[in-house]
Amino acid sequence: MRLSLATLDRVPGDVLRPAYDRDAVRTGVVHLGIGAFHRAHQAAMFDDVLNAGDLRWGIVAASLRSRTVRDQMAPQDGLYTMLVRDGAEQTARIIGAVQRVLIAPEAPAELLAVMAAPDTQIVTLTITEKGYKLDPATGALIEDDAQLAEDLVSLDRPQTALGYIVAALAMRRAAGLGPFTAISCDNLPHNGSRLRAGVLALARRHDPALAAWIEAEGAFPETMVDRIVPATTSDDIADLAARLGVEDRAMVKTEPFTQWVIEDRFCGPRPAFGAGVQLTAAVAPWEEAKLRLLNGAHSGIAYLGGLAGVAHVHEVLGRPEARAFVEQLWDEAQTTLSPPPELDIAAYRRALMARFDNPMLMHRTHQIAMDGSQKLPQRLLAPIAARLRGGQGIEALSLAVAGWIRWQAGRDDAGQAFVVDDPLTAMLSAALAGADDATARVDAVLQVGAIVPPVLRKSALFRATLIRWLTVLETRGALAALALCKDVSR
Ligand code: CS2
Repeated sequence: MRLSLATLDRVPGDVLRPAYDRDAVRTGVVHLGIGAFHRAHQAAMFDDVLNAGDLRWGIVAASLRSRTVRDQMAPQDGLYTMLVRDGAEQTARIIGAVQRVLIAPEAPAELLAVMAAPDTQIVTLTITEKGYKLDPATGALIEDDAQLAEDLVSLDRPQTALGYIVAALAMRRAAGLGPFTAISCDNLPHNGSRLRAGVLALARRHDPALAAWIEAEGAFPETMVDRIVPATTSDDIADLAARLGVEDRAMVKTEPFTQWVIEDRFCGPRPAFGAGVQLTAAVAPWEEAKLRLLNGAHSGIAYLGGLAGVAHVHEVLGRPEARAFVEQLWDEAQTTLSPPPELDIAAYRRALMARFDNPMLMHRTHQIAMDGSQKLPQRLLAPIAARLRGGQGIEALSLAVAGWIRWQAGRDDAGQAFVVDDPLTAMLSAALAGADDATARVDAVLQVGAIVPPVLRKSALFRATLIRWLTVLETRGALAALALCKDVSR
């Protein structure tokens, strides 16, 4: 039996559930790209607002391609459990904020209609870094992307999130409505400005007057989003079913920590958000600290731990050489930050390590290793560039980058093959084809302008450091490199 409105009363009384009348909820939010992260982060925060009695903020969510989430949620009337896990503690809460899930290619007109409806005030996005169709190094539109190319020609059936936003804003303008506030919730640097630039570039191609209207009236706040949400496994679903008495295939598992820092720049109404949401004038310092400390360490742990054959983040950190490496990477990255006054970096680092150590999350190294080409620029390459400008060492940050280069071979230190999951895999493999030693491989990767900015391409020190680390990784393996990092950096 599945979780649904009809079976909700079978669920044990200690499981939290919507305290509001779901039939009375209106749709104030459209979300593009519903995955586990949205369900454990923004949807839970809009659910808090609904629980507090403001029923304007229900969510209609869309997948731009896959049917999976719709097929999980539709039979459950949109209900799902958010399981918060830490040590022996587990709190289950059923979230009711998602009213409907649409598959964009199946129902483009319906999705556009709800985006253009007068009640819709906010469009949120979790489409991952690659979904923006922007060059990771420069932020320019990737015009030869197959889907974006279609949207550049016609927006009758949009193919991309940018296409949906531009088409829906055009409908709102034609109807005499104001725009919605579009909020990127992805780990991109200056995510709001990048989204805005992408939307304006596409709008200009279709209708310069529309672009001018969006520029004047629209709002694209910057945000920093933070919550670790590992992919759900079939064991998680089975364990939860034993606890709930009904099966929930749309469940998400996450940690207690949650944070959403939003630039307070909305062009229409916004909800009175509850716990976990901070409205501020300047997001960039938060975002930079989070991307370089949390996500930078995550990528380092993913590649080096994954190459060593370690499955989960907390297991990687069970090794002293990996812990020392993460501390060192943070020592390097933190000098490149201008943290907000309220952010105590030492305390933040301690809290991050404790979050990574959470043994209940089972966060897979291979999950974080995905899409490295989209993640490296903001997580590792930007702090390396800043350190080089300051004449400072770059050992730990470069070891993480060398780990990513080694990852492209698709084999771990024990020779186990895996699939390299990255939108630029073809470009990277073409660059690496025929590169038959560590020096040639580093040189090949440094030439990939979509990922590596010119200033790093030209740095002899960065090149030499990468060659040294890649050689260690290829000849002695990731654990040896981690152990060595401490000595080299002193
Ligand atoms: C992770 C992030 O998969 C990844 O790349 O680094 O998803 C990370 O868990 C979140 O950004 C935490 O807020």
